[in-house]
Amino acid sequence: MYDIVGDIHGYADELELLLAKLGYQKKNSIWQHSERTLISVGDLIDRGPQQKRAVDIIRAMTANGFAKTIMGNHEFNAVAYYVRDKNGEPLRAHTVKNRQQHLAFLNEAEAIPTWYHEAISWFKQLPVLLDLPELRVVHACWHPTSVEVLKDYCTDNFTLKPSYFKQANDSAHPLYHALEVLMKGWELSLPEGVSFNDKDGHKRDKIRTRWWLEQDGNYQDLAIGVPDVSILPNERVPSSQMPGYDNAKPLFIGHYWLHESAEAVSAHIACVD
Ligand SMILES: [Mn+2]
Repeated sequence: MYDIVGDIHGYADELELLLAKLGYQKKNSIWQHSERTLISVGDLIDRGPQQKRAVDIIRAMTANGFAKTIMGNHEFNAVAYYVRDKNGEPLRAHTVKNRQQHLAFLNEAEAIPTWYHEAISWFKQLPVLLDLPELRVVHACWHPTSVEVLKDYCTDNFTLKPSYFKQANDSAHPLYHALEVLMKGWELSLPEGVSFNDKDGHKRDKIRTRWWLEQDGNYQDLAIGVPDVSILPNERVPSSQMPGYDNAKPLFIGHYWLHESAEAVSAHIACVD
């Protein structure tokens, strides 16, 4: 049996409380259960007060067969922030904004360089998705076309081959776009001429979506993070513009702060963030 946990984001105390509540026990400093396996949907890092501990707990569980973990957009970005191309440039620019988003992790990791290096090596080999006999797990969105693209750059267990991290961060490369969908979700272009200002005042002509809705939705139903949805067209979005889900297996995702507690967002999809 599996227990699926949402984005941990450096909250190790809360993770341990949850593990204890689920009946896991710490033996030889590794959390474990005799009958159950934990699955993390990714985003172990950034934001919270116990970055290293959160990683170490899940990493030890995973190494000993008590957990499975996939890559979230935060682990992906952490790798790109650390890894440099052959010219010595980081794959993810060290801008003020990028450093700020990653600061809780960097403050702990940069103080222990050997641990930082090991953590990045571990992040690099996390699978982007799990397709188990009984269920699927991906950080943000299951999109068959993106899964197919990913296969060309991965090992059999959906781990990115190390030589492709540069392409994975190149917006001109199909791998970049596949990973954007799988780890950050489905974006939808608004009709010609329609835009809105996001919470930071930036003009946007795309929306993040509740891509899992089973019935065709209009732009207002589908939008996430639009301060005032009434400015969006009350117009049906053709299903051809959405990823759909084949409902072949239950799917578990994280990533989205939906304010509701973890629950099924459609008959076949649950968001556990
Ligand atoms: Mn995320």
